[in-house]
Amino acid sequence: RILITGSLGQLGTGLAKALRQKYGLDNVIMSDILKPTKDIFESGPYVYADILDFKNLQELIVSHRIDWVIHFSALLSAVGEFNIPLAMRVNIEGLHNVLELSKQYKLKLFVPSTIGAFGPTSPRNPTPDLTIQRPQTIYGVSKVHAELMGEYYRHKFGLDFRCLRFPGIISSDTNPGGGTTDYAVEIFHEALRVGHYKCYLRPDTRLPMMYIEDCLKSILKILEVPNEQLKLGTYNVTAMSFTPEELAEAIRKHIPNFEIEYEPDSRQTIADTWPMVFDDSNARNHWGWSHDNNLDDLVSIMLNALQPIYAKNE
Ligand code: VAH
Repeated sequence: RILITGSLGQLGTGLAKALRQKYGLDNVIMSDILKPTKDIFESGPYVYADILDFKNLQELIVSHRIDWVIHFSALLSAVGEFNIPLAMRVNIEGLHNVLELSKQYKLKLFVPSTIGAFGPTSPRNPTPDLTIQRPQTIYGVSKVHAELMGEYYRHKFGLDFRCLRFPGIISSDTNPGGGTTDYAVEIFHEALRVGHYKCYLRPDTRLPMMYIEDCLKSILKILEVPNEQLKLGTYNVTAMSFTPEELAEAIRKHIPNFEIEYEPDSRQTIADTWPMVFDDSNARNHWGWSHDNNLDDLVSIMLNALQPIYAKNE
């Protein structure tokens, strides 16, 4: 059975749905430290799990017969900089607990990494899988640590560890929390609500991005890839790269009067150290990764999905 930690974040709900369709409702257990909404409770198994409580997690893994862990619990890039001690505990100590239990019980472990695992001294356009990684956020440092520790446990103990570095993920049904790429989600809500958006990044800030369905597709695929095809312990995956002004232009094809203004904040400093374009050719060549949604698909999907919410308010 599959346990998703931090499942109430941006990726968890969609992944639980996709995994339940493929492996059966009762074989996918969502978990987090928050109380979920009624429909999450009613959508399938949900349990309380604090990844900082080793015994709690151990008991969960044994009593629920877990054999795969999808480890989402983490503080993202922007929020991590405002609570470094907590980010260190959750992103590093929490990872250690999950790694140790995965080794002890021979679990398959998926941990997401990120474009944020690279820094200003990494090549930025494009950024390959294997290159210098000196990130300048606690989030990025903790994710490089997760990649290295997971690959070490794979090498030393044969742990079935799989890791994908994601670009900014864009979704309509779940709100991201505390990321640097979140402008690319907020912009759709504001475009429909008031026709105007104040962007916290400069107009020319190019970042790799992906629609959530492609993100979930990559996770389901990497979980099933035979070990011998995984020549790398960690793979970049991406779908597109765009700037706020390019995204605004694409939105104007649907909402002609949409206006955007720019007021860079501390997240600009983070974005300026990140990859501009991700090279994911290894994932495409080694295990057949491919994305389905490009920028125009993303914009029409997001606007169509969110339109009913804001149409009601008219
Ligand atoms: C963040 N959305 O902005 C997350 C992600 C690629 C960025 O890790 O922190």
